[in-house]
Amino acid sequence: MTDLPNDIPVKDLIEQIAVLKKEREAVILAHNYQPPEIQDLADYTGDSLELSMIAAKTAAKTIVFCGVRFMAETASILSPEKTVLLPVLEAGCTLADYATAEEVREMKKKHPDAVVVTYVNSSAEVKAETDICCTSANAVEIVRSVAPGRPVLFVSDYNLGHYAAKKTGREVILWSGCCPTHALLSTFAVAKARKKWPEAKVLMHPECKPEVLELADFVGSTSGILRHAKEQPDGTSFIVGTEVGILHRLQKENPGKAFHAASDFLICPMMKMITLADVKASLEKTQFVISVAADVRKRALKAVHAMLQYQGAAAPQFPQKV
Ligand code: CIZ
Repeated sequence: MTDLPNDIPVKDLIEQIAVLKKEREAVILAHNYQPPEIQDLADYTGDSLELSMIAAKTAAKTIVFCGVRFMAETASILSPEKTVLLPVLEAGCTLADYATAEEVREMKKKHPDAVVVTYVNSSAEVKAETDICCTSANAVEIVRSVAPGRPVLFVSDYNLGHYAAKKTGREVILWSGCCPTHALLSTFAVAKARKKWPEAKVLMHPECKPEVLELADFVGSTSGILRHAKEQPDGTSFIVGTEVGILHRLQKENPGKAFHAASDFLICPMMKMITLADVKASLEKTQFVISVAADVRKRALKAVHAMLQYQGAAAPQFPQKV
């Protein structure tokens, strides 16, 4: 790690954050796509489903969410009595911006018998128009759980919706939205990576395009990819088709295995905004508080709860600090 431009050595910054965290009775959550130093700082690292479950259950008064806005909003929807902080206000999600509540209402009018399944990468207002949320970790199961005969309106990732439709054989009305980072991965890039590392297994995220997923040995969310990689024997190598932030944890948890990014362009700029200095400022100044208007929250909570209840006994254990 290098020192930051404000000249505070990283070691000191980490110590100061620890003191502030104690004072504020805070917990720090980091998404699997966050920069390595933020993942290492966090109390818990995970995907949005795992982190939202921790947010719902933690006894901490303050949640510092090192991720993007929709994740902090979900934490606030689940725990409105807690102070939820997003250290950088501009950390948004392009995929979430593909759907507005108004557009969802219009689509519901066009498809009145459809069950609205919304990817958790969405605004609170869109969740409020939703029957049940899903994440990439449970999209297939959630779509499968919809009553037979009812079509699914899948908001707002086309590729994930397409993948869930293919896996379940269900009628799914797809939304025209995507994660620009995952959608950037081409069959050409994967073929190039395979040529470079011919022995490697290809792990892919379901936000990648359908023709790219065809080339995968395994398709899963970040938690699914982490689990799958752990199950493979030492000496295995992997080409990883998701945001490069995951490589840090994969390598840390699997020192006997090799991981290569499927493309050097798999970088989400929004996930790379938060620095250690931002986390310190966030705790120091109680910034930036993320909250959701009460009426929106009430309706969005139903959709998030429907997902969490569906998880039921199959809910993942909280991720251990790695
Ligand atoms: O659900 C999430 O957290 C995202 C955005 C990706 C993943 O697979 O973990």
